[in-house]
Amino acid sequence: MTTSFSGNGFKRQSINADAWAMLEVARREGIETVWDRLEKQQPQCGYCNLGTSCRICAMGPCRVDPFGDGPQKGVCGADADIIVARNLARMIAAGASAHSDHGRDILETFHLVGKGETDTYKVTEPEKMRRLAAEYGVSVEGKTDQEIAADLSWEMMEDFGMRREKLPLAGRAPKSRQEIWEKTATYPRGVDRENVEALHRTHMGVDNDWVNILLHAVRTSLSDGWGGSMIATELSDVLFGLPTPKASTVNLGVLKPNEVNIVLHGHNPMLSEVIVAASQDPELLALAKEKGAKGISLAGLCCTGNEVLMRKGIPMVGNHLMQELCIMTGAVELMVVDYQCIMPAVTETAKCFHTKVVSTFDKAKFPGAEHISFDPHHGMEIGKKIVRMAVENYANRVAQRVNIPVNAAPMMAGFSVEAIVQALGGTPEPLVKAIVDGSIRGAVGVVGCSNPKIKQDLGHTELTRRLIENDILVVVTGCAAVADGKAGLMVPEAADQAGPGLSAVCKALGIPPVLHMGSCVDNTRILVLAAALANHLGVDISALPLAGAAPEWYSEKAVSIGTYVVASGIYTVLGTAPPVFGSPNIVKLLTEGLQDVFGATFAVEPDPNRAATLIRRHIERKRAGLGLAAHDPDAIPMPEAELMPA
Ligand code: BF8
Ligand code: SF4
Repeated sequence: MTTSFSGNGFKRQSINADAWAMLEVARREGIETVWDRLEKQQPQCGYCNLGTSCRICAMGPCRVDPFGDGPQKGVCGADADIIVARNLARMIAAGASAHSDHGRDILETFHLVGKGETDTYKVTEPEKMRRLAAEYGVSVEGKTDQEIAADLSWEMMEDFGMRREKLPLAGRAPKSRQEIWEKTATYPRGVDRENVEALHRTHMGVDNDWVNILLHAVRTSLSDGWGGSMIATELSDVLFGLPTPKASTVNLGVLKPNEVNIVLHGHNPMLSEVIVAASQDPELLALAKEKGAKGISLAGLCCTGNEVLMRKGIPMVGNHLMQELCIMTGAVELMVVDYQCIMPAVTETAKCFHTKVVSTFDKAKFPGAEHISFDPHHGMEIGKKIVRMAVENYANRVAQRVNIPVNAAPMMAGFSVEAIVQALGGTPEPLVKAIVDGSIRGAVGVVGCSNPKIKQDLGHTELTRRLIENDILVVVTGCAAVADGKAGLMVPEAADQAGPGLSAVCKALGIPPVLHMGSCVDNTRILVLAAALANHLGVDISALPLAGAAPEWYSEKAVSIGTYVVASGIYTVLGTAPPVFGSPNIVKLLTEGLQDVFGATFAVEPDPNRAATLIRRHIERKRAGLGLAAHDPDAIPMPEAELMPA
């Protein structure tokens, strides 16, 4: 794979004009980007790509030759199956840990609310908190919100430990699904427990049965999906409010030429929510005016951005691959980061401009950034301090270097499960009816990252287009949502790009054919929706005409997500190949064997048009399985690979 700037230029890196304009700035000014560094890494290690390299002990590093010419075993005797399984399990554990530790941070803040020890946060959604309390068997009789928060948070902390046999939120899955998890010993118990056990098992000389390793990897991922991530989503709603449909905007054009621009980057909404409030502080607004700015403007990046977009309608400046490029507009006074998906490179890029980078979580420091330790006891004070820094920095902006190359595109967001059900009139019945009568064939979650190995946003947008054209409702999260938003697929008028059935449903409800369900921890909203549909119909999730896709994934978190989605019964197509191809046994297990155990499998298909066909065929098979009118899956033609190298 080459990412050379020669030939047809930046169009090989991205489909978006805003990215092209900034790549031109980077070329002109000699600023390095993620694409340059990818090119310098070529050729990347073939063993690592296939998953057959191991460096977990000091007898190694070792590698197994997939072609049979070189060594077939590591120094300890581990073969390709063991090495690939261990590596995959560790990827899943790292991803699950990232999401779940984010969930723990929100839970600890919720606990501070319960103890009355924060001047910043409060229970915003008491009804949702009470529903959660019921699921955890916490009585609410005669208690204040604060008392419920105290008792519920204490109970939820048990989800991270080892006193549970089952995570309570997994009880939302249909009985049939829970039975599968029980039978396979994959029912998640404690979030920390599964992650620690994953690291234990993959230490040299512990679990050497690759199937057994992978089953525990599944359990670890389920502790993320039905545990840590779900806690993150649920409690963020309780603290910061339930997302409801709202109009916003997306791309580099959301930056304001005459205002103080603050970019919110990372994943955790605790700080970004506070900055939203601080940016409206009259004193800071007056200071901004004094400095010659018309106002203070916020823009989100990655999943912190998605969180405040979903709840507050804050515009999105871009997804993962825009984090360096947005600084190159010369219009960003300050980028505040929390954790996850923040490239260490951003501080280098910032040095070429007046942009300040501020890190905030003590577990995520960045050389070159100013660190302001975030303490939820005094969130607002810290939020104001950061906004003030941005305002003060406006004076350092160099007007001649400001280059905001496009106009912002409109997009809608805010489709929590509760909001979707409300849009449907208070019950999932109209959606079920549309699926039963075939006007909507099924629904697909298009989720995950951007990865410089794939032309930015091409995988997400082409797959989404092919699906909605064929009357498949698309729900999106994470960086996929930003891609589809930029492409104009997330406004009600995009119903015109959908097939006739989906288009009519969207127009009747006034919704886009692509629904933004949130950040990456909010993939749990998709699980909750799938479980609600399955329970409504009295079937298992695996019987439903649903699928998942991660066309441009890069992160370990995405591997955990993909795994819990498949283990929840939803067929999932990956665009980027995971490092498993050095073990034909494991490839067979993931793409075929899982069907018998979990009723769903993975597929890998880099070309989005071909991925769409795989998904459409799968959905028609599921429709037939439910006795619904279905097209012949084999009559849906498989296009040649054109858009992506196979
Ligand atoms: O958690 S989609 S690049 S920002 S990992 Fe990261 Fe991937 Fe974006 Fe969101 Ni999710
Ligand atoms: Fe090599 Fe085995 Fe050590 Fe891995 S665990 S580095 S395969 S000796």
